[in-house]
Amino acid sequence: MQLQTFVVLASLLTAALAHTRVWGIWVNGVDQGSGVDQYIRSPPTNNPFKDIMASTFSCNVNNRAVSRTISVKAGDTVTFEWFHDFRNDDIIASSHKGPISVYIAPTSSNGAGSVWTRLFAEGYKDGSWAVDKLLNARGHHNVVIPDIPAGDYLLRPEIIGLHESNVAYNQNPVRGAQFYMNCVQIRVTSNGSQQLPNTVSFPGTYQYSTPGIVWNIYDLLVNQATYPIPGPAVWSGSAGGAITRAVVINNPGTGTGGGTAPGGSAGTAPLYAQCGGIGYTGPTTCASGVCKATNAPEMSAYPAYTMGGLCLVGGVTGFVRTRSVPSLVAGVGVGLLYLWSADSIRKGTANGLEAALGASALLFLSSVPRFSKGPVPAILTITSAGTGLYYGQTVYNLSGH
Ligand SMILES: [Cu+2]
Repeated sequence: MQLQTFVVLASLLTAALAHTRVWGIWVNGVDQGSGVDQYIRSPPTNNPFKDIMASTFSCNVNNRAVSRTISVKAGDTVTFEWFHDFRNDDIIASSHKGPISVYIAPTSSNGAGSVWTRLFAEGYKDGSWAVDKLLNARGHHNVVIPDIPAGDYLLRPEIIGLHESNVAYNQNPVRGAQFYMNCVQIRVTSNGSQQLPNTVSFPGTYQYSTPGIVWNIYDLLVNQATYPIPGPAVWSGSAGGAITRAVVINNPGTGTGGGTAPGGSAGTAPLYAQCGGIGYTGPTTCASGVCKATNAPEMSAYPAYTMGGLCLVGGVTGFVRTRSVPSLVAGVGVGLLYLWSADSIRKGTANGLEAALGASALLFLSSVPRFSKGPVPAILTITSAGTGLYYGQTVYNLSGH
């Protein structure tokens, strides 16, 4: 198999599993139904955005007016609900630790220019990342609508995944911080007097040199509580927000994933309260089903996982066929080295890529003398050469070139 094809296939397999989008919003605990391409200017996939200088950094790719706009008023709590591939799945890979923010801009701007105001930001607090709290809240976080003038606005919730951000994307496009942002169309029907300062722009607010865009979440010597959330301070006129699960109001049962009833009773706002994600006792049917949090392997770990599996199987089959103890020891040894390196790459700990490169070199050197002895050594020679080149290039890129 061509290595290029192999790597492309492997990355396609993992890409859809690892990322996240906004499914919809809740207003004062009332589910507004699926917002994807309805009232959310949803990107076509849940892929991360890494090029912070791109013109589409404001509302992600596919920024266009969509048919619905959700009416809210000052004091309302708008809860965003994130998901991987479908509602109530595992939301986002738990490896994707980082901050969560919410910005707002007038819809008339379409997100362009210095039109954005920050309403909420949380990074690393009380011993955990905002994304950890989002997982505990089953994908929910919220903002309270401030007392701003009536009109149409875009809310822009944003997650930054820092699992590969030890280097900037413009230094190494294989890695870098991952941005997940979606723009939600709302209409504020109350007419407040607090003007939004509209101070920042996307692109522009975040630079590759901005503190917090490059950050190592795995560095045990760094106090993660000192993480500087990139971007402006939260606006003084913000009414705040939290990373907690919405309490279902007048709409029981929607938490199981079946409910899509929009609207609901608009007069129940004062009853609305929040609950902690951990202590939440409402319907959570997926707690034992599809929503096991997965640590989806990052793309560069995938070849090593596959090679590890191949070597283990190859070593054992070789032993069964020929009773060759050296082939068993070599296969299992190299296989375990590959698996260890894949795990390290996924976690971002030190030397994972180097170990994968070493395993590839070992495998290549031991299989190349037997290249013509049959299909198995031939395949091992070719795949180990390919993965060796792949990891060699990745290590080279990471070393600052
Ligand atoms: Cu991802």
